[in-house]
Amino acid sequence: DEDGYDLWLRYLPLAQTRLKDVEDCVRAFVFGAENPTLTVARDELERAFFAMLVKCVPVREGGGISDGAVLVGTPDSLPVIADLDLSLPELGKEGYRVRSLIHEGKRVTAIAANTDIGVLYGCFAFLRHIQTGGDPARIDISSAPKVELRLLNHWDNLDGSVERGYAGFSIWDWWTLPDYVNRRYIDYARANASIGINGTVLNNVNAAPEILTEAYLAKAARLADIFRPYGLKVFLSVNFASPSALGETATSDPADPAVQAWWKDKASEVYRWIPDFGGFLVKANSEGQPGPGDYDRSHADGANMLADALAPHGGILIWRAFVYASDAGTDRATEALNEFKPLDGTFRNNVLLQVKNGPIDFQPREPFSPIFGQITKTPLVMEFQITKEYLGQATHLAYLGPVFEEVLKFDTHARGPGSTVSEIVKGKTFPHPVTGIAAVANIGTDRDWTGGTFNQANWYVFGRMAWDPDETAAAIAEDWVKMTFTCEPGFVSTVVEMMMRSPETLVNYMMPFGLHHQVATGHHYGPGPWVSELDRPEWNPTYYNRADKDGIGFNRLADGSNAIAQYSPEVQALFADPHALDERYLLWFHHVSWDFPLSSGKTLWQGLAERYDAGVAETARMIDIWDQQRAHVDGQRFAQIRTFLEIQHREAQWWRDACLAYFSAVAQRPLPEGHKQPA
Ligand code: GCW
Repeated sequence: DEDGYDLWLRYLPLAQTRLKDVEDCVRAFVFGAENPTLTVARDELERAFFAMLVKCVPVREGGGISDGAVLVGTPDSLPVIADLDLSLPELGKEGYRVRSLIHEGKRVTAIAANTDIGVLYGCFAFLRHIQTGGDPARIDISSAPKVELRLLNHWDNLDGSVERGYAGFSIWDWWTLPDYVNRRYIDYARANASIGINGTVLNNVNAAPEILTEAYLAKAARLADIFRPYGLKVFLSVNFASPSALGETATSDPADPAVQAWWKDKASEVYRWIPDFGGFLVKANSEGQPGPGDYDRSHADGANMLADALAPHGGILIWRAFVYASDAGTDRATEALNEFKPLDGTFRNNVLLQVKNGPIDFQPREPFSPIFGQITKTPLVMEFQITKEYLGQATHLAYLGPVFEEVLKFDTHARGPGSTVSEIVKGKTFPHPVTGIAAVANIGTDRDWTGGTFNQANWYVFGRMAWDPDETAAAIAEDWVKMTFTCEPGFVSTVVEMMMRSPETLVNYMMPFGLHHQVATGHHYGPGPWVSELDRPEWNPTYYNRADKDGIGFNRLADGSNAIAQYSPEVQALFADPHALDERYLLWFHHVSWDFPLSSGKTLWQGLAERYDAGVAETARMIDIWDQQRAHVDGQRFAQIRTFLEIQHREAQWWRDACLAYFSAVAQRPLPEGHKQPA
């Protein structure tokens, strides 16, 4: 277990001081009718309490109820649930209520829901309550998800590699599927169910057409069978040119009847394999992927054809808005909205548009994508990136909770104040029949799943925020730290604070003041602010920093690219004045001189160097903080985290020194005081 395989489901033996209290409340589990989901729920409770109490808790099927009974079920599976005061109807089809109460003179705990999957979620909530030090005798939690589709997107290729994956290879062993069931598939489903994730897109959006062949559908179907009891639906990414790429049609033109028929048949075939299949995810006409544009058709033509094929089966079609392809003169940040805005209202009602959180591409800091607020007639799925492509990949500590929160809390003002991105994602600002939130997974074959213990927190926080986008990053981090390490209060507060500061630290040593895409080519790991020779202009870091002798930053105002005009007047007002805006966004929206006066009174050039230094200093501070935690963490995880922090500290200096050296050269000015001029 010291290798992190158990994630946050660590069920450690309880301290003597709590043992008796918990034992008194958990003397027996009472289950009614059996089915696969309730069996999973029972197994989880048995396993967890066996580990925490170091003894078996008996399971009873109905019968007399005694003190300390935990009643687990729906009104259907366990009729006594219907007699308790639980207000179940308002919890919907996935919500739950976990409540201590007195029933016929006995002290019991109910874990109840309208559906079996709700019960399973309730069991995990009960376990979390115990794991995080909650009082077992006084519990009353009701919760229902605020977003309907809560999806992981795996960028896993069929050859086992993972695009932008930093945790080993794909956990899907396509070679031994469908016959062999790796235990990992089950633990993956448990982990997702424990945080409310209810769908998974198995394969990369840069999709191989072969995923739709019979051999792969059989494999995907086996995974779907394994995941079903956990409430986890399978989705697939599809290549828009699949029919012609597989040699079964002459073209993949969505207007061609043979192509339409092919997709209809294919959808039926998929549903024969996977009756509760979720739907398709499509990256089209983006970064070299085929799409309807290849045939002079619009994104709507393409999406609607696929949606029509899925509709008879209740499937949905998720179309990605991540497109950019114009000439050098167009600001990439504006392209997705420009392309999709005219199509808003023309999509079938089982089409959702999946939009990255920022207008460019998962940068450490981006303002929210203006699609949130501007596209109103099409349901929008938020797409976050859990895998840290641009945030230090496996090793750097960057807790993404604050990044997600910053985006979700942003007020778009699309329908007056309070139209936050969160309200839009929840379908409140512009109501739609379905809502969704997705994130690119960071999961691989590493023993700890995510290539480092702190990366587990990013999977965790995504699940929790997908369930409730209004939860805070800090509260979720606290639960995660307690479940992953220990409930010792000093340790918890110190580590939570370190996590909460971590993304800003990274922004400071990589891309302060709203700089973006300053990464080296291809791998996107180290610094590359000088790169200017790539064919596609918008792949060059110099395209984004626009640094020269006179200044730095991307002018997105009216006299620049005017990308700012894509936001509401209220949001524009926040960013328009370089002297008044939140300086964390300064160089995203403005090109300013090196001597531009910051609110601190320093010049931009001095301030830039200060931010880089602050980032580096904070990485050194993290090592000190961590060193004081040795007593609280097992040796293996302590040492791995210690080493990763050292790597981060070393590389923060690399980022600072490389970026400042480059900017100093183009600005033709010496480094600010305290910095050594590079040789
Ligand atoms: O962030 C970029 C990545 C690509 C990725 C693309 C996308 C799957 O560098 O690797 O491709 O985004 O989101 O489609």
